[in-house]
Amino acid sequence: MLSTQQVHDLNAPFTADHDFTLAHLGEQLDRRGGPGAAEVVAQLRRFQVAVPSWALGTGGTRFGRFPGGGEPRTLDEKIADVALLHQLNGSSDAISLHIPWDIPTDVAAVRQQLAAAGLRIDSVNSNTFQDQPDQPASYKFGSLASTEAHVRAQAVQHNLDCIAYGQQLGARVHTVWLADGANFPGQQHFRRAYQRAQESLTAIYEALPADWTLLVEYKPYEPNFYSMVIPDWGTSLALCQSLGQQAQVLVDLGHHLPNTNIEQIVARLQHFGRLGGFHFNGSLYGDDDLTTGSTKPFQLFLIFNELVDSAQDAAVHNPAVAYMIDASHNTKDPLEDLLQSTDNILTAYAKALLVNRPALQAAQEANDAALAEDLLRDAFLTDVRPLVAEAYRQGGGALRPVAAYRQAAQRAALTQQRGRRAVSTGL
Ligand SMILES: [Mn+2]
Repeated sequence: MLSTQQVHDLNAPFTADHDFTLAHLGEQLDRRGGPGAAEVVAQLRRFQVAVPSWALGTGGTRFGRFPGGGEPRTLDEKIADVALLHQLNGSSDAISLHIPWDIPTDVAAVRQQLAAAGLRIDSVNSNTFQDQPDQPASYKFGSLASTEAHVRAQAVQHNLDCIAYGQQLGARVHTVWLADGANFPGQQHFRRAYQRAQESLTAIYEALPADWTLLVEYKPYEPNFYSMVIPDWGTSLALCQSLGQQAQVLVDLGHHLPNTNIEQIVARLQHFGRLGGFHFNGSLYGDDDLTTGSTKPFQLFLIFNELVDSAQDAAVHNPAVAYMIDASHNTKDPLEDLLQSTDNILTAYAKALLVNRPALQAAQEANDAALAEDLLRDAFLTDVRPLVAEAYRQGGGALRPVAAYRQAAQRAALTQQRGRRAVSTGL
């Protein structure tokens, strides 16, 4: 962690330039007549994105893994990493945990550490896509949708255990991503597999505490490449509607086939009041887990445009959405990647807040396609970086989080403390 004075000193070289560009942008926005700089900054400051515990170490691929040094080995070291991120950007106040990778051994100590850093555990994620040592039954042929009753029972129990761990730490969201599916035609009976998944999810849902949300994630392929039991948002939605009001669909940006119109899926789910959570990442081909917004910033903006539009529409009754990053790769320093992801998310959100919504609606009603598109472009092409930096600064963070992280040599300090070969639990 850095001292307040250190953050202040790290900001000093950038302050004059920041003040100049922020004032200039503020004048531009005032002349446009939409939301002003102060209003957008206030909205950005309220926006928090949860950090996944599994993104704090370098991820592996099936070809190899290249640890970068100083990775967090334990839950308390993972919390310390997120505390540093939150100190730098003021926008990362929550952590998503993965069970069994993050089972807490000393709950009281974890809660104390979280409170001291101003952090919370927002969600727990079950893992029935791997076999763990000492686990009686194998998930090789599926978990919640397995043909074998004792495998399904074990998978259900694991999900109940996750919820129990989450309750100890104050979480309110349980996320289920099901790897179940088939690699070959004829391997699995589609309807029966769906029914078994639905029955297992019902057992989990019935054990869900009254103030919790169950998020049902979907994915079109991988690890099964012929069919997945929950391949798309329609299947997730049908499952959630059959379970009850506390079940919501989770949209992972990487869990779509290339060129899918994700912003329309977002709008549709909000119309049904069933958009419960987001897993942010960047995708060019599939579940690439690239930095959020790195390859398709316009798509990210269009998604936020729908989120802002729904939030401002009294006719939409969608519960609060849990925003989480879900990415893990093996090239960048993971903490720099998370700072960049969060920066791209806030940038897209700021641009969406600048859309002249009454004018857009009028253009849509008048079927003026060119004007409607221009209104979106006006917002997207606005350089909002001064607004995002100002949100960081007002939150006690760094004007340029990645630069501050580097200048303060935080990776070297972590490597010194934890060792060059420290490897994080997870993927
Ligand atoms: Mn995900």
